[in-house]
Amino acid sequence: MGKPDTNIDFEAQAPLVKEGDEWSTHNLHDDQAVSHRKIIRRWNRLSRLQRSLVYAAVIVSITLLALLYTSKTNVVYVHNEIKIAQPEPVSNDTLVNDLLQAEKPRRTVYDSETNERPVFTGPGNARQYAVVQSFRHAWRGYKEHAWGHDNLKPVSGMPYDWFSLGLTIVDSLDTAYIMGLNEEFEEGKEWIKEELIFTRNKDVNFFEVTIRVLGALLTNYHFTQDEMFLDKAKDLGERLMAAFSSPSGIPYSDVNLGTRTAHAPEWSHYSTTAEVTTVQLEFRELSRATNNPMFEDAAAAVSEKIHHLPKKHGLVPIFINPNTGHFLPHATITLGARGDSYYEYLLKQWLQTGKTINYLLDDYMTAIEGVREFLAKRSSPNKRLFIGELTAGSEVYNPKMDHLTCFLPGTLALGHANGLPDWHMTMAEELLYTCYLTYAAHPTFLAPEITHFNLISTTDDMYTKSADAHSLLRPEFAESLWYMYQVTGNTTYQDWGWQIYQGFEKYAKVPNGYTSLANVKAEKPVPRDMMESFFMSETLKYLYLLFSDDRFVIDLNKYVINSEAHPLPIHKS
Ligand code: DMJ
Repeated sequence: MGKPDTNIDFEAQAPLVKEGDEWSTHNLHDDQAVSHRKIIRRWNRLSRLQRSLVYAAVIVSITLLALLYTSKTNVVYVHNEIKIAQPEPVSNDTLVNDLLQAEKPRRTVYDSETNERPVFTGPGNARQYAVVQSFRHAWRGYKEHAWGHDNLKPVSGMPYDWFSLGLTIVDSLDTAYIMGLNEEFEEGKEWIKEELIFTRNKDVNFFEVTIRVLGALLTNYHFTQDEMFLDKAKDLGERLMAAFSSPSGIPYSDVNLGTRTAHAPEWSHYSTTAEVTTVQLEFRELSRATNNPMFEDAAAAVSEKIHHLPKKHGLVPIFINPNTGHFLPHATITLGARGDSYYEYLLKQWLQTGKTINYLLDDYMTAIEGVREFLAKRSSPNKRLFIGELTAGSEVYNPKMDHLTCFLPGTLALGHANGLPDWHMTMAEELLYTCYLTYAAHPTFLAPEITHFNLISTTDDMYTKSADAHSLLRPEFAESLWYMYQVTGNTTYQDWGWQIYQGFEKYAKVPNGYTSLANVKAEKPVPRDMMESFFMSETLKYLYLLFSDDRFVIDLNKYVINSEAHPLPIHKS
């Protein structure tokens, strides 16, 4: 059996431009002169009525062509074999547009040269309006059945607690603000002001609470300048600082906010690499907002420590020991679970600090080269680009890709927009298309948690194992679509987003909200009865931003978006 052709050459695979046909010029001019004379003779034989009919037909055709040209078309440029189903129109466009006029929320915005903040004017078209309605539907269900609890179980109508921090309210509040939902924003803000406390004697996950709660509080503070958000963020940040109390300064995974103590998880001595390297944007912003360097110093020291550790061409194992400060040897290398946002925050920290910390960029560039060399492969038979994993101390290549890895096209596009090499963008385009196919492959138009790829096959490039077929309505694909849309302006990405949005509406929507699903391969998937806070915080936010006619509503030159979709301002240093 031959070796599979899985080598990656982005230059060779890049733009698939059809060359024009070659014409033979032999006797061309003579032939043309004869046929012109024939046409003129036939034309002279026509009656006046026949000529008028021909004129009318020409005018009608030109008008139709002009209308077709000016109307919005699906642009396909990534791969010329891509077939995009025409997105279904939003039901009753006229009605929706009337509602847009009537209900469009307006926000008074503080805006000055010294403290610039974004202006949000509510939904501007029917697709955005539909997403706002989805958010309100989810908010209503949560409010009725789980208010103040972390998550809603939307099928049973029961609350679910993980950290007991009202996660859904806090995490999704800036989405409400961006959508211009004043009422929802005000009731969420009131709950945070009156009810959100961090004094419970309870362990929480350091990373999750940082990206979801601290990140959200800082964004809301930045948007509104309401000191209440900053006070809460400061209180939480001071308690979370306990995580850095390990011998190496690499954070422990669990923190008891009430007692301000921290420890490794019960099942291991190790922390997760992506977790300890995905708190820096938030801790830095907290320092800048409070004028207290303590937070930034502790978090930045972690990145510096990891910078000095040996790696496989910039790629990191997914576990690190907070006592010794060293990676777990032989641990998996992946851009999926437990590895993903290490790479994301290298680039984003560099951007957050005005491109002034060079080692972050160097580590990012090296890592992306490492991804190309060791993790990126093409499937068979259609050569789809995907990012696999290395296990057993880099000895074994596993051709599987988590949905989480679909954050990468967005990050690559962000890097390219900031001057990084063209092949990063080509890789982003190809990988995003593979992510699209993980949705399009199923009757639900929803993607599974994990997709497996064939390196040698004559039939299917990818398949889904039953154990991996669930969907948590994760945001990474929508996130990357939005980055690519902002960077390129290509509306195909909006159409892809609209297709997956319809999958959510059709299969995940239940009377009280939106539910995770057990099997995206099923015609009628069984609900898992959980609405994750990132569905409202991230998935719906990215879809709303993606569908905007103005692609710079959150301008990537001014904002860096944390791993939970909370925008934070970019600084000069
Ligand atoms: C979110 O909590 C964050 O995006 C995190 O970085 C990865 N996992 C979820 C969403 O899938």
